[in-house]
Amino acid sequence: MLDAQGQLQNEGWAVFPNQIDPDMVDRLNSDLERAYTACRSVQMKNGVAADAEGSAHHIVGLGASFVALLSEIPLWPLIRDYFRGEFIVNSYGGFVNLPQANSYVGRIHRDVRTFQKLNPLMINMLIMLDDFTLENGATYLLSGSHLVEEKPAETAFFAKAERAIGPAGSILLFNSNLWHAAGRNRSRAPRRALTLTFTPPFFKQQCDYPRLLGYEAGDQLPAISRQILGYNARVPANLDEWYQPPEQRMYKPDQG
Ligand SMILES: O=C(O)CCC(=O)C(=O)O
Repeated sequence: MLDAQGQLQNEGWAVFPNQIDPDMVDRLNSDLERAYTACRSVQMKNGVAADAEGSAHHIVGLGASFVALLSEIPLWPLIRDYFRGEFIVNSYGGFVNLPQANSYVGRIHRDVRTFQKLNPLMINMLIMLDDFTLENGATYLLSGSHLVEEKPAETAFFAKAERAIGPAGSILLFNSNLWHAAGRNRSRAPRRALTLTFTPPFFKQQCDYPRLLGYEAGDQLPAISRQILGYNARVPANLDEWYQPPEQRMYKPDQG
């Protein structure tokens, strides 16, 4: 039987049941509802709402539980081993898989556009905020497809893909090269999840989270949350920020 690291390497994905406390899952669900409303109104205002139903991006500043969660995730050592060093969040989003809705997340896709077979560039973390079942659209994942550059044909993908099933509070990790798709939700209730990606610290974040939250906010955070949000891998914008002793540098020496 493969350990988690072996499973990530060979299959490209692994589910870790019951990782997040039920009270935290409740807090995340109520913050996600508000965050989704906020994202949806900007999607509509800017004319990018078509087929984005249910998706919420860069929500980390839209609810206190999103930052609080970072110091409660037990899988950080595993991700550090995966990258063989420090890492940061590249994107922090959510997805509300609505009954019968049609969203781009339901199409076969992978989440990193640069294909890198040997050195992992990015890993996805999906946090189940409801039970994931076959009926409500548990994620489809094609085992081994993180090692193949070409997109699989739709029929072959849906014939062979496995499903990520688990109780609320479980975590799905997968190599971001893995071809996957959200399942269609045939139940009557939304199926909610947080969708995060992580990379080595030198990879540009999709959104500048330290600036979004404010540099001063970082001083109040536990060390692990500061690291993951990217406070140790910021880019100086002038000479004064650049010429600093190592412990005060915006990009710290241990970030690769
Ligand atoms: O919600 C899901 O089942 C899949 C999410 C997904 O495709 C993604 O995070 O890229």
